[in-house]
Amino acid sequence: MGTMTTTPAALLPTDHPLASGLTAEAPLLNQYRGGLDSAGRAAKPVRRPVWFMRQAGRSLPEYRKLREGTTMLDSCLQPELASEITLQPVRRHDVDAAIFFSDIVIPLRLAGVGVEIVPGVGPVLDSPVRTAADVAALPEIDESAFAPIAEAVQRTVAGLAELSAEAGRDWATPLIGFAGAPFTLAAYMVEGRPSRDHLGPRTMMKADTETWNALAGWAARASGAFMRAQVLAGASAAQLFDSWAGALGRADYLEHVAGHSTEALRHVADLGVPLVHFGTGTGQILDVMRAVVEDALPDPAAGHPVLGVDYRMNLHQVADELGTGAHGRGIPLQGNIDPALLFADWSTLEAHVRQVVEDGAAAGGHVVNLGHGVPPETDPEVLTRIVELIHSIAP
Ligand code: 1CP
Repeated sequence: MGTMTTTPAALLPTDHPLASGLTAEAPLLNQYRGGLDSAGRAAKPVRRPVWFMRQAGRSLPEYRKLREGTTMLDSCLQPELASEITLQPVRRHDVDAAIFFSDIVIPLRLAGVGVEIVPGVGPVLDSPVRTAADVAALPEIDESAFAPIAEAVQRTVAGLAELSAEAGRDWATPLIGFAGAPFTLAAYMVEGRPSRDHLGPRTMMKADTETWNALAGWAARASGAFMRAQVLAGASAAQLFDSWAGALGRADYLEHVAGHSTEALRHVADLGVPLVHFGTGTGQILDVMRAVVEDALPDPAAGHPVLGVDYRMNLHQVADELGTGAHGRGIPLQGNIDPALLFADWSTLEAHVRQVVEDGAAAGGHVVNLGHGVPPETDPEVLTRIVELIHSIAP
């Protein structure tokens, strides 16, 4: 493979772990770059990278203990607490990435929108956002509101550097920043709470397209600014979660959603960090989701687009169907262990994990993950065992 410009953009602060080199050769980033080192040369990672969506949180007893007496969203805005919760799974499982402990509705809270995470339910808004007047009344977020996010990220990155020094490694575990994609975030805003069918946002995009575009545009700016704050403060990659994009038909996704997701990603596309685009039930739109992340990059050949794949699909098939993208390489894939198999006997789970690894080899880079988040009832020891298994398979 030829040399390409993959050096981090000069826009990152010089003490950012990617700019200073701390995370530059981490296995995660090697695979997000498609098996290249930070200078753009083909290189094997020192081990096979794996992390788990929703690894920080409810499945860990040490998390439940720390969180006692603090609401979910309040805990996200206490930098020491958020940072400690982010580090817990890295310490426990030796995963290859930390995912920032926060939530996709944090930008709403920071904008001054009344929202809580109700235990056993999920995000609930004081008042749903349903009319043109509701959307017009949404406040833009003041940059300074992200201060607790930046502080939590800085503390986390310092903690990750310490962990790598203790382990005697010359690379530190990267922190992944994230945000909700405009459709998924707007879906909560229109419904005011979790919903299965997302009828409200799907009606709005067609019956009141102008209001929909204003709302999705607001969500793209809020999520984009949230991700940018995390990356500038020290995150070495960013992931856009469009968890409910699978509720949309291809035509609706193309016409009413894709452009807004590209806009959200543009907020971080100049920073040179890998960008992961993830959704569930997205078999009908995966090629468009790839185009969304590639379109966001000023130069896809120099950027690092990655696609998250849920557990319903087969990685080998996805890699074959997507083929090579705009820049002539297969896009790196992330996924896709079926969370249901976390509850199976070990030999069933092991066979499945090995199959995921084998199928992932067909892609232009592979980071092992679940095909959706860790279920709260998961035995954390099973996750540790999966990490050991993945690390035992030569990259
Ligand atoms: O009390 C608790 O412990 C609340 C559970 C919880 C946690 C741990 C919620 C409520 N959010 C989070 C953290 C969180 N959320 C993270 C960081 C930690 C990690 O991943 O390890 C991330 C990346 C998210 C992202 C998120 N929040 C998504 C996208 C990912 C996905 O799982 O699809 C979505 C859809 C949300 C909304 C949300 N927040 C919380 C819940 C229970 C939900 C989903 C509710 C629903 O079904 O609609």
